[in-house]
Amino acid sequence: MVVSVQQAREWIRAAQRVAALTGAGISAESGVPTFRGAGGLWRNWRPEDLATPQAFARDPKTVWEWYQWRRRLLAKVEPNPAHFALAQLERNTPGFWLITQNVDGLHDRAGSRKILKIHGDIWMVRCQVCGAEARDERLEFPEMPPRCRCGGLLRPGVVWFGEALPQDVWEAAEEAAAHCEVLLVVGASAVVYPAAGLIPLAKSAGAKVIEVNTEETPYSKQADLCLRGKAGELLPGLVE
Ligand code: BJW
Ligand code: ZN
Repeated sequence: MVVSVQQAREWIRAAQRVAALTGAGISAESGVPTFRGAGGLWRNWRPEDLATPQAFARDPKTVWEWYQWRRRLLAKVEPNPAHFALAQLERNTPGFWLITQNVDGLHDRAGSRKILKIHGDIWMVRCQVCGAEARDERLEFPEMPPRCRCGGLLRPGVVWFGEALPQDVWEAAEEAAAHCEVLLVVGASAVVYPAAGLIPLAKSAGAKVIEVNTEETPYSKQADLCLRGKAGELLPGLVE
């Protein structure tokens, strides 16, 4: 393992262009439940049953309760050493991009700036009628589900199953993956597409792929290096 960490550190240090793809596992050590791991369920709902436009159309109040439960939890937690390590890597590497599937805002809070939020941001809301978008950090709404000034239903500014990713952000993520020399994949189960497709994209364009995860993923065998363990323990050693 020591040898692997050293190898990863050398690849990263030698590269001009590095990209990181992060998933829920990077925030696990901050106390944020992952989607598919133990403790990831809220009131026995699976994310596939809540994170869909159909679920929201059927029961917007329950879906908003899930998001408000998550927003209140996020307001109490802090970024961990893995988030800070990626912010440091951005400062060390001119051609760095952070592609995150996370909506939790912990990368921003750790100081990362070149962030491509491909699944949106839990702190944004969008009106389903007039389309107005705004940052809205309220932990309590006067009514549930919350409404826009125009009277339309507000929804969280995130990407649900069956919805297209924000086009400009997604194109920038593909560009970053296709042109990086090293792709770090951190705490991502790599089962949700099109995000997971960035891994073979980078690999086929010649990048070294380094996976940092406590468990194996469908892309572990394609990775050039797998570091098995917690992101908060491994990432600081990769960027020092
Ligand atoms: C640690 C750790 C520690 C734990 N340290 N590691 C191709 C094939 C099959 C299906 C599809 C396909 N293409 C598209 C689809 C359909 C679908 C999909 O992928 N389904 C699969 C599940 C089968 N995809 C979509 O619908 C996407 N849209 C789309 O394709 O649109 C097409 C379209 C085009 C044009 C017009 C219209 C449509 C959208 C996907 C949106 C996903 N949204 C969510 C919710 C976001 C909002 C919210 O947060 O509420 O995104 S679902 C959820 O899963 C969330 C996450 O970003 C995403 C990925 O999860 P993640 O981050 O990987 O977390 P976990 O929990 O799965 O894994 C944690 C990992 O961490 C584990 O590996 C642990 O081992 C590890 N770990 N502790 C290191 N300390
Ligand atoms: Zn409106």
